[in-house]
Amino acid sequence: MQNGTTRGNRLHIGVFGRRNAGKSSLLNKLTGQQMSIVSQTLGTTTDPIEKSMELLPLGPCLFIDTAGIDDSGSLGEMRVKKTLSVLERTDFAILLCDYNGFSDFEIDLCKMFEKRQIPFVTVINKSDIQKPSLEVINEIEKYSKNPLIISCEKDTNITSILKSKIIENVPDEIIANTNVMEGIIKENDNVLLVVPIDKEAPKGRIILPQVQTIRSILDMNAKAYVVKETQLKDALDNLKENPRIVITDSQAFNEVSKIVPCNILLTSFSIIFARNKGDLKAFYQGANAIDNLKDNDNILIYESCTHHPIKDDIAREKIPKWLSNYTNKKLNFDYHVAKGFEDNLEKYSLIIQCGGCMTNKKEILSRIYKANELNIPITNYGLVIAKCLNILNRAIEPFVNEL
Ligand SMILES: Nc1nc2c(ncn2[C@@H]2O[C@H](COP(=O)(O)OP(=O)(O)OP(=O)(O)O)[C@@H](O)[C@H]2O)c(=O)[nH]1
Ligand code: SF4
Ligand SMILES: [Mg+2]
Repeated sequence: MQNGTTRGNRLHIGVFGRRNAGKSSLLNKLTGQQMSIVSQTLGTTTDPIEKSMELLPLGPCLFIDTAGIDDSGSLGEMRVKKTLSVLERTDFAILLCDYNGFSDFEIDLCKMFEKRQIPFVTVINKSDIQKPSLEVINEIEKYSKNPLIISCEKDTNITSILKSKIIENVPDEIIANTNVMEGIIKENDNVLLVVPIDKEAPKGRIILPQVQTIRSILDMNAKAYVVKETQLKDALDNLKENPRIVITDSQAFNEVSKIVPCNILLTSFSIIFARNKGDLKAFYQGANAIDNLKDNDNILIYESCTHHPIKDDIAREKIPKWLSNYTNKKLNFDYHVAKGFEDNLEKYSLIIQCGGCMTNKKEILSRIYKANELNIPITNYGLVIAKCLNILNRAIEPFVNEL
């Protein structure tokens, strides 16, 4: 089991700017490690480079170094595209320029931060060569207040200055809320968790959403009872008091819903995470849009991490089968694995996001935002499964007030 905080629960801090601005130098200073190569050759950093670090009191962060936004040529354009895709998962941005100030590239970046509601700070680097003029500072302030003036080469206290600036500018609400059970249970509640140990379960461990849920229940001074689906009936019979809620792996939803009496709340880990890391309301509306699917509609499945599909894989076999059976339509499925966005979203009638345990909330919200812009319904695995099994309303009952 992993001891550190996973990527998905870290505050993502991206560094952006033109080539040679000193982005990699700054991140090497901040992390205290040579995470990126520094050189005066334009375009030294080509792909985004990530480094995890604890930045107290903010907590676990993930710094992302990017390729220069002004790169050109066919390869350069591909690098810029990758840099822009980092924006979609950036919780906080550092915009780096030098004493010459802003060009159209920096101004465009400021507009992109604003559009995506990404708080950011501007850092004017290389002050050892030349201090920015008052004119340059005034021009920058039209887009970004209180720029910080530093020298990666000479300053020794960059980490503490920048750290205070980040802390000052990161709104509380974007610091990852990892207490997934907040608002669902209260102190002393019993919670019964159903964790099937089948061939999809990783050897010798419990998957991250389940571990996080258990931790959250314990943090709230409630009690977590964990059983396999085959032990559920016994567990219900043996508990002196009914559990406040039963949370199951989505794949056992059908079986579990038949065992758990209707007076006990029932939902899935995936739905809990749709609420914690996405937008439950949007995903619920997306699940109901399944009723509008037609023959030959295209469906996009977003899987937020890479894994080798196994037999009976949830995304490649089970969801297509459940959806086809429920709709009685011939549907086409495409897959986008790992980070970033699929191009040409327009051709899709429905987007289905995985649980997203390996990604951050910002990236899932960006995907929802983009889908909404194009009027494409978007939902997630747990809600699709509940819909196809005709138990969606029961599965969202614990959150009905929020919807
Ligand atoms: N004099 C001076 N040079 C600096 C400073 N910061 C960075 N440099 C130099 O500027 C050059 C570019 O630095 P990098 O950190 O590689 O810049 P970058 O923004 O990552 O560049 P790309 O990866 O090409 O986009 C290197 O030669 C650095 O040594 C600074 O504060 N002062
Ligand atoms: S595909 Fe999604 S839900 Fe499954 S492990 Fe990866 S990030 Fe988590
Ligand atoms: Mg670089």
